[in-house]
Amino acid sequence: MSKSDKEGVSRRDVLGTGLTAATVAGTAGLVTGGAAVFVAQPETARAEGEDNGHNKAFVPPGKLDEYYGFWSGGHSGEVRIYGLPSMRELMRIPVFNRCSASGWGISNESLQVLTEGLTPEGKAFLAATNQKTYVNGDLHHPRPSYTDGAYDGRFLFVNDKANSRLGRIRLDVMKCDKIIQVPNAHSIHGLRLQRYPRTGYVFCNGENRVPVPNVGKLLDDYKKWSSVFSAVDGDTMEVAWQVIVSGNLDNNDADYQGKYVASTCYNAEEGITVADMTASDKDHIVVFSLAAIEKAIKDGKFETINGVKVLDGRKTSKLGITVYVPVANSPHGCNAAPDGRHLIINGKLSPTVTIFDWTRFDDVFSGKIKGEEAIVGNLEVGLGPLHTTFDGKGHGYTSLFLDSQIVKWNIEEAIRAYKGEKVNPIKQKIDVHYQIGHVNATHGETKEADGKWMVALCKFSKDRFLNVGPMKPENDQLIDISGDKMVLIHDGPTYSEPHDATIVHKSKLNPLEVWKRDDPFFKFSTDWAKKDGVKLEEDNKVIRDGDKVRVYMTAAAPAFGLTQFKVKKGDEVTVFVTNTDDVVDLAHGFTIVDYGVAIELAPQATASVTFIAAKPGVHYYYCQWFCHALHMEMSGQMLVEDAGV
Ligand code: RUQ
Ligand code: CUA
Repeated sequence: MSKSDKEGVSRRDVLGTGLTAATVAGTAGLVTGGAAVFVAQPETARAEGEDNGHNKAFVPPGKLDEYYGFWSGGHSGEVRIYGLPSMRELMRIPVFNRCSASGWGISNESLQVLTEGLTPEGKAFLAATNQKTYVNGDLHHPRPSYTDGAYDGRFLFVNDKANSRLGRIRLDVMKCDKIIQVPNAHSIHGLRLQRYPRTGYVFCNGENRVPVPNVGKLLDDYKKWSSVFSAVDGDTMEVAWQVIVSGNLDNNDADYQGKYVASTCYNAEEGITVADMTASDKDHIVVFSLAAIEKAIKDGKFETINGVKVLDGRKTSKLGITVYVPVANSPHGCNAAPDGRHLIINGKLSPTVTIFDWTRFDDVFSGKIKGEEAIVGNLEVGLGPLHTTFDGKGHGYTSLFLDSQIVKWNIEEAIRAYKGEKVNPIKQKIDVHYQIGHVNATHGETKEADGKWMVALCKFSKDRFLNVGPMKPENDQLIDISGDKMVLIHDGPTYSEPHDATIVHKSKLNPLEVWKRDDPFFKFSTDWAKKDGVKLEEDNKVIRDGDKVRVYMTAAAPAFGLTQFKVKKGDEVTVFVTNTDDVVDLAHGFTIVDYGVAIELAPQATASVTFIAAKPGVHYYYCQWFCHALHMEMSGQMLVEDAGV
């Protein structure tokens, strides 16, 4: 029995006070300046075996969910699709990881996506280290594309903090079709999209400060390092422009007018140790003016670095493309409210949220008012505010990492309180389990926020699930926000580590049931088939071209079009397989035993894989996706001749 159990202290108390003392101690004195202080009694919504009287999240067998949830997979590198409100996991989309099931990172089609958009330095690094692709990624922020402030169902954009990449997922097939490595920027963290008129730009925050370009110079001169803000064209996936900033870049968000983007900075000190980074009691947000940036690019005020047009947006710059507004130390989340007018900056070390009015930035940029005058509210909400989501009915819901709570508050009332009126904007606090990071409500990042459900992505799940060893699952909790009170409905254990989730109503998406044969996703295979005069949907043949062998075959339940083929040891073999079944859900696969080869073949898909036939002998290939009563029999043999035997 632990000490806390013996003394009857709840684990929540231990968790809360321990971290609070340790984390806030160093920042005492800077956390409450200018904040309106209100105290609301936390209400526990701890289910603890009791029935909340709510079975609203129950989706009976055979019934469909109302929402798609796009969950980031954190350092697993993937995206997961959930159904809401059931919280059932529906599918996984491999992106920056490798996937044994689908052959992501093995098939030629996936390797093309994973490698073609890397920087020349990234490619050189992989070549020098004998790797085809990075095998890890750290995917924090999944963001669906917009048209006029609402989800339009085209794409989902995702960041990779680990290897400085941006990925794009096609929502018609739920596959990643583009990945780029962003030059000059180091570690892509904050990722948000242009909302108006459409996406448009994808805004990527380079979190870490490094020399620009980062080629081995200025190693000992960290004051000269910089963070880089990037705008990528979401249609072409090319970097449109970059801006060098003062301080670093954490999270960002865009307005609903297509004019401004804001980003939080937790290291205005430009230090490299925790003590340096938190030395000052102020950090800042930086606001970018899209019109001013586009004009500066047009006027040629950029420098080209690694093939990208880079503008100077530091505090000392005269270009007028950025403004810096001081806020309390170490802000984190940056969230545009669906009212189209307000921007919420979450304090992290400060127990406050700061409310900005986007419409005042016109006057800030023209010099009529100071940046601080764009602040219209500063509300004390609790310890460790990280992110805020919205219900479209005037409320913000802010995650409190240290308190392990979500606080519901009223935006208008917070603005009135800031003006001195006696109102209490805090409506409710609810316990979550535990150490919440992101919080996100249904359509909360759009002008169509509908105030139905909210998910709390908690980093800790201690006590909530069976013990599975020293590594515990995360806990993604579903909360009903449709009434006056938030009600905890469901605990959802997840594997490392969903950071963030966006939730899209099913009416916005209409994915295909089977692939279209002319899909550009198969371009690698269709290009080769054309060169070889092969019809992928019909032909089964082996083409030898020196020591390169191309094997074409169909797959139709329960047989491959070729049940045997022969190659020579040392040949470079490419196998192209086309699933000619067009029955919904009838997937096949192609796995070669002892060759590390596996690819996925959804209905009407073609996939290919290239390998060296380095191991002589008989090697069975088989279909690994259960497809038919004779699925086990769906196999063949690759015969690898060894001339020396
Ligand atoms: S950030 S826990 Cu990587 Cu989304 Cu705030
Ligand atoms: Cu085809 Cu299993």
